[in-house]
Amino acid sequence: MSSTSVDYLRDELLTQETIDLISSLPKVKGWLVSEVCQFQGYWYTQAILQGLLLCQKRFEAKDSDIILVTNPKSGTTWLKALVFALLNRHKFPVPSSGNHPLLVTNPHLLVPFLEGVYYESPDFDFLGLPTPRLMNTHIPYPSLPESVKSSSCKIVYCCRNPKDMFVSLWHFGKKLAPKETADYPIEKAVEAFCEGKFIGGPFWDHILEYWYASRENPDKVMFVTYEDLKKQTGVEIKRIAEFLGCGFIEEGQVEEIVKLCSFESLSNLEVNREGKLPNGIETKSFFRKGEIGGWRDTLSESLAAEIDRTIEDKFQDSGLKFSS
Ligand code: PAP
Repeated sequence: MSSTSVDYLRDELLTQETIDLISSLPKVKGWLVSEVCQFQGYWYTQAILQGLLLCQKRFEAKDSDIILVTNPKSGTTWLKALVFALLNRHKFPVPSSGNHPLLVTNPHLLVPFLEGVYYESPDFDFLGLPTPRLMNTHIPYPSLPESVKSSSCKIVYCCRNPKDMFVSLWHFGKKLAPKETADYPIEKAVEAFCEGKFIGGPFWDHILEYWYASRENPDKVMFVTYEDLKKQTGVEIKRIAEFLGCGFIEEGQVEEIVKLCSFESLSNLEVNREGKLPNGIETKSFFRKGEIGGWRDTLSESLAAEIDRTIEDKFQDSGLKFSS
């Protein structure tokens, strides 16, 4: 565990308005943070809730915007890198002569995280971002700012097998969680996960709401999975490019983007091995194993079965299957 928790898990920047709202919300003792509160059906840290509220109030989507959406630990960093490289392939060709932004900057600093930025820097100038603006969020579909839903902006949603997502969050949390939950038993964490009462939960509603939105409105919401990205990165990049209207991309360019953004490439860069985000998170904590099915190293059979039962129960009528 790091010696201090990170800014977006701390509550020092909370406004009186958020504090008043939180006092009226349901709360549970949390895994990863001491307490999470429920707002519009989902569980949040106080800080992220404040970021969400400001985002709902202030963010004005433009038709040209591109918003990447994930549950935490479902491929956010990777998707940011891939779409950034894709959109900027003319300005920053790959392979690069060594000056590609992804070689010297962590993807989280190239693509702003909406609710995180609204919490940490509420006056951040979103209008100053280059067009098309590329941003990411974990905000659930029903809680998105109205203009995101009503504009023609595009949403790319990436989901991951929930067992791998849980395990990734579990290891991330062990590094970052405040003292009081650092020794949280994994059995209790799985219970919180399967009850949906953890940061960003319930994971099934998050996934299913974007899944159905992508089926109802495929020109607006694209659904990709971490597993497909892993198995056929090039094919998925081309699908994303087509969805975003990026125009023709040469095969060789696709391969170079795949290589530049691969786990091996990004995780070995100095900036990602030794860097820190302004909120204190070490960039290396976004790169652990980057595998499909890595949950087997961490989950006992009975804990995996508990998550499987939840998946079976929540996704059975959806037509959505997770590969593992
Ligand atoms: P975030 O939501 O907090 O930003 P996110 O990037 O979604 O985190 O998740 C990190 C996971 O993506 C890690 O998975 P693991 O714990 O199972 O290993 C991390 O290793 C993986 N990851 C990061 N970059 C890549 C990449 N380029 N290719 C594949 N997986 C990656």
